[in-house]
Amino acid sequence: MIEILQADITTLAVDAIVNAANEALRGGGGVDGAIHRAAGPELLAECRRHPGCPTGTAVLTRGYRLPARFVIHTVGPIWRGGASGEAELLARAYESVFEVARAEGTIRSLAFPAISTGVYGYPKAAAGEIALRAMRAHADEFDRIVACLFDAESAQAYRDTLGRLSSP
Ligand code: AR6
Repeated sequence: MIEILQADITTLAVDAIVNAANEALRGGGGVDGAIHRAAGPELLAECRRHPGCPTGTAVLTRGYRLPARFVIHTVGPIWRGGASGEAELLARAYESVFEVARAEGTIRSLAFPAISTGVYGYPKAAAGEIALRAMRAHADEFDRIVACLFDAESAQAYRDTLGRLSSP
């Protein structure tokens, strides 16, 4: 089941929340900063044990002080105009998260932010369609997949896109 929520992702009691990180995995601004602040310093300590996370790949850590048991860190592409493989890289980031979630074995619910649509500048509508296509492709493997948007306008745009993708 795909659910579209307007919320702060750090408040969600799901098995895993997804972080829109950078390749260094050393924290940052946006949703990355919010997740590190809410999880506490143990999260950064665990991230430091990873050499990094190339764009399109994903890394699993514990959730520490978050209500979520796990964080799956992924790195979306920086928008450079659209002709630099951005769409494929963004789709790969979503796929990598699902692979990591499946491999963990006990994750039944997960929540995604709108990867790449903040600091990385990916146009929101195009990114939303890629995100929702990926979620639809994996919906039957999990009990709950949450698309977590920070503002009402983005949440409504996701609902419109999901409606369009779902209609025959
Ligand atoms: N909950 C849900 N969504 C949020 C939250 C939150 N607490 N905070 C922001 N958003 P961004 P990116 C939304 O910039 O574009 C970081 O510095 C926000 O409205 O967080 O992938 C990393 O370290 C936007 O739609 O991620 C990287 O360096 C979406 O999350 C870089 O930014 C993603 O915005 C990654 O950039």
